[in-house]
Amino acid sequence: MSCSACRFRINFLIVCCTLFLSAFACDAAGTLPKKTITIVISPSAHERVKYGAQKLEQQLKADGYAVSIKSVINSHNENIIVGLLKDALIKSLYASGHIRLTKAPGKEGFAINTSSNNIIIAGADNSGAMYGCLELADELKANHKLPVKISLVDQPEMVLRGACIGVQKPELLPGRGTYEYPYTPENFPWFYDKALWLRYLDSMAQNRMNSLYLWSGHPFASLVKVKDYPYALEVDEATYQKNVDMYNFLTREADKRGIWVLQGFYNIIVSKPFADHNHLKTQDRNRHIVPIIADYTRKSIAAFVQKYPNVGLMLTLGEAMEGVGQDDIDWFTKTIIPGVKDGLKALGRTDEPPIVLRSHDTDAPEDMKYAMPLYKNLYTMTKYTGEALTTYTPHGPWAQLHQTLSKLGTVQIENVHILANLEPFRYGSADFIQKCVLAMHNVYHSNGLHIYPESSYWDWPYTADNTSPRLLEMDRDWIWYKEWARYSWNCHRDRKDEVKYWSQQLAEMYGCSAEQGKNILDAYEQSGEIAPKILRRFGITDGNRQTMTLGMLMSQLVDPEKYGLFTLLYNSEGPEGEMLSEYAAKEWKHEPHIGETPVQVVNEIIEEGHNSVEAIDEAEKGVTANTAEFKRIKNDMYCYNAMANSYAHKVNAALLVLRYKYSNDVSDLEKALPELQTSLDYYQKLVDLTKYSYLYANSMQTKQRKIPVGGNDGKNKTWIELLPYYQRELKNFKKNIDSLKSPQAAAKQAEKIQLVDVPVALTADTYKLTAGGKAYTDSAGIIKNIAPEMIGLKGVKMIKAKQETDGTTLTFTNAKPVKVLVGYFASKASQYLQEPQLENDASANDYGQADIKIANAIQIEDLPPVNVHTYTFKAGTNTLSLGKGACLILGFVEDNARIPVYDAGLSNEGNIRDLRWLFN
Ligand code: GTR
Repeated sequence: MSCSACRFRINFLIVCCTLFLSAFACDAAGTLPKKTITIVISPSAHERVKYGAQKLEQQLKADGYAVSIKSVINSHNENIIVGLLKDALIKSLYASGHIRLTKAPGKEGFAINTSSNNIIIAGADNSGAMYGCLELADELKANHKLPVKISLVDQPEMVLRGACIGVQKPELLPGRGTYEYPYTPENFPWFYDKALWLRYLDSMAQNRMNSLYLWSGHPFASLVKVKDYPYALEVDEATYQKNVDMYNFLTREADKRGIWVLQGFYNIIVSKPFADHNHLKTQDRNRHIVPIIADYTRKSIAAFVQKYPNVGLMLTLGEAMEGVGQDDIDWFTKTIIPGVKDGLKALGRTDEPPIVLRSHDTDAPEDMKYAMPLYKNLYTMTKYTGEALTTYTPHGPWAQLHQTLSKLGTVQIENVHILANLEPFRYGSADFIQKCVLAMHNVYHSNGLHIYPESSYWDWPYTADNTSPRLLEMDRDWIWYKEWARYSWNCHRDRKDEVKYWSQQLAEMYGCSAEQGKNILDAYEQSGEIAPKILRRFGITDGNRQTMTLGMLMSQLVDPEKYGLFTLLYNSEGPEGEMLSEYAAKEWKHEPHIGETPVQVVNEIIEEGHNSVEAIDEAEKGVTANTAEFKRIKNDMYCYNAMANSYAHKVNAALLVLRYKYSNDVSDLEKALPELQTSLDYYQKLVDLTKYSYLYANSMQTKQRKIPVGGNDGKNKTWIELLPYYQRELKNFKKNIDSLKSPQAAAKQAEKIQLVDVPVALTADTYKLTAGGKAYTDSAGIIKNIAPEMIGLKGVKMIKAKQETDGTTLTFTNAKPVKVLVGYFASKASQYLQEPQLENDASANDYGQADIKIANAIQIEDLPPVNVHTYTFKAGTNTLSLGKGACLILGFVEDNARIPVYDAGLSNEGNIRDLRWLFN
C-alpha cells in the first residue's frame, strides 16, 4: 500500500498504524501465528460487509493468523481491504496496483485481487462484498493459507437462490384444516430458538443463498394486528409479542446475510377467530371471493408490509379458492397487490418488496398479464418436477408452462418441492443436481431456485432418523443444500473438477482419503439415480399423495389409472419412454419400443443399487470422523439397494401379469409368482434395515397420503406396517391363480353387493337409476347401463348448464351418517367437473372422496364414462358443494355400506379389462 494511495481514502478514517501485541497475535493453541493480517472495512460499512469480514476473520484465526478488523490500512502488515467497486479507496487501489478487471462483476458479484502485500475484495454491491469475503474464507479453508496471487471475478448465475422451511406440522391440528397452523411455541418450539435460526442463516449465507421462504396457510393472524378486525388475531397477546420479536429478529439477521425472507400464504384462508366471528369456513375450495374476506386480507397484507419491511410475499392463488379463472386474477390484482401498496404507502416507500406468484393450481401466465402493469417486482415460481425429483430431462406440457412463464420477462423460479420420492433417505448426487440446474436454465429458461428440505419437510427441523437426540435436517442434509446452492451460483462447472471438489468435501467430513471421499460420492451418485427412475417409470403421481420409498402394491403397478394416475409424470417429468402397460402391449404386438423402457430401468436400478453398496463399503475402511453419520449413510445405501431390487422384481412380475391380459395364459401368472416372492424378500430386508433406524418414511402423516396405502390417523408410515399388505397380496395372488385353474372356485368368488338408499330430506328432484333414465333436466343423456350394485338408487336430477356455470350445491338432512355417491365424467374437457386431485387440492380427501370407488360405473348416451367417488357426511344438515362443471349425484347410502371397489367397465368406448382382483 503506497502512501499516495492512502491520500485517496476519503471514506476511511485516518489513524496511526498500530503494531499488534505479540500475545494478541498468537492463536488459541499458543503456536506462533503465521502472519498478522488486518481486514480493512469502512466504519460505515453495511451490515453484510461487516458480516463477511467477521466470517473471514474467523477462518483466518482458525488457520493461525493474527487478525483484526480495522477501518484503516496497516502498512506494517498485510491487509485485506473490503469495499464496494464504487468506493473511492477501491478505485484508488485499483489504479495504484494497475488492476484492470477483465469484466465488471454484476449484481451480487465481486472481484478479488492481490496488489503488492494486500488483497482487495470489491463487491458490485454489499452482498457481493460479503460473498467475496466468504469466497476468500473458503479458499483459505481449503488451502490453510492465503493465496499469494489471486485475480478472480465472480457472480451468481441465478438471481434468487433460496430454501424453505414449512411452518407446518406432520398432522392437522384438531378442528383445523390443511395449512392452518398459528405460530405459537406449542406448535413450533423451534421457531423461538434464536441460536437455531442463526445457525440456519449462517449455513444459508455460507451457501450463498439469498432467499428464505416460510410456508404457511395464513400467517398474518399470528404476526399482525389489523385495526378493523381486532378479533382476527389467533394467538394470545404474549405469543403475539414473542412472534413480533422473533420475526423482527429473523428478518434483520437474514438481511445482514443478504437474505430476503419471503412469507408464503394460501388463498383464501382466514384465521379461525375471523371465520368463527363471521360464520364462515376458514377455507373452502369452492368459495368465491367474499367482500369481507377480501377486505380483511387486503388490510392484513398492508399491516404486514408495514410492520416487516424486509419481507417479500409468496402466494398460492389456488388450493383454497374456486377453480382457475377470474377470481384468481381479481384476488391478485384487487386484493393482494393493493394490500402491498397500501402498506408501502403508509411507510412512504417507493421501492417494492418481491412478490412471488406460484403457478400452482392457477393460470399463472394469465394472472401475470393483469398483475405486471400494476407491480414491478414480480416473480413466478413453478414446481421443478412436481413434488418429487424425477429427471434432468424434463419436457412436454410441464416444460412449456415453465418456458411460457420465463418468457414473461420477470424471473421464473424453480421450486424443488417436497421430494416425496426421496424421503426419508439421504440424497447427495452432485451429478444429478448439476444436470437439473442446467435443465432449469436450458430447458425451462428459468433463473431462480427454491429448494425444499431434502426430507421431513413437515417435521422440520428434524429428520426421520431414529436417534437420540434427533438429527437436525440442516445438518444431516448439508450436502443437499450445498450442491443445489453451488450449482445455482454456477452450473457450468467442469465435471472432472466437481468430482474432485465433492470428493474432497466428503473426505474432510469423514476424515478419509480423497479416494475414499470419491467412493462416498460414487455411492451418492449411484443411489441418486434410483428413486427418480422408479417414480418416473412406475409411479402413480409426482405428488406427496404417494410415498415411493414405502413401495407400491401390485394392483397399482398393473392398473395405475385406477389410482388417479397423474399423467404429467409420464408426459413431462422424465425422458421420453414407456409405461408398464405400453411396454406390455408393444411386446405382445411385437412392436418396437421407444425411449426409456421399464425393463431398462429394472436393469439399471439393480446395478445402481449394487454399485452404491459396493462404493460405500469401499469407503468405510478409511472413515475416521463423523462415524455415526457415516454408518447411517451406509445403511441408507443398503436401503436404496433393497428398495431397487424390491421394485425391480415386482415390475418383472407386473409385466408378466400385464402379458396375461393379452395371452389369457395362466402360466404367465405362474411365472410372475417367484418374481413377486423375490420382491417381498427384498422388502423384508428393507423392513429390517429401517425397523430401528427410521421413525417414519414420510413426514406428511394425514389422510391426504394415499399410495401405497392410506395414511389416515398417522398410520402406514413405516415399512414394517406395510409388510402385511405385501404379504397379503402375494397370498391372494397365489390363491387367485389356483382359482383360475379351478372354475368352481372362481364362481364362488362372485359375491353380489346391492347398495340400498337411505332416506335424506332434500328439496331437489330425484330419479331412479335404471336403464332409460335421465340424469339431467336440461340435457338428453339417456342412461344405457349401470353397475349392478347401483341399480335402483335414488339419484338427484341436475341442471347441466347450471352446473357448468355455478357449480353444484346440495343441502340435505340425514338422520344417520351417509355416503353420497358422486359421478365424475372421465374427461378433461372444461364442461365437466374434474375428479378430486390431491396434487393441487390438499382438501381433496376431506370427505374421503379422493379415490374412485366404481370406475366406469354408468354408460350414458353421448357422454364420457362415469367414475363414482363417495363423500361421507355426519348426521345433521349438510351441504355438498362442488366446483364448476357437470357431474352426477347418484344416491345416498349408509356410511358403513360396503361399496365395491372395482371397474364395472361400462363406457361407450367398450370394455376395459381390470386385473386388480388378482391381488384381492
Ligand atoms: C399439494 C400438496 C401439498 C402442498 C401443495 C402446494 O398437492 O399435497 O402438500 O405442497 O400441493 O403445492 O402448495
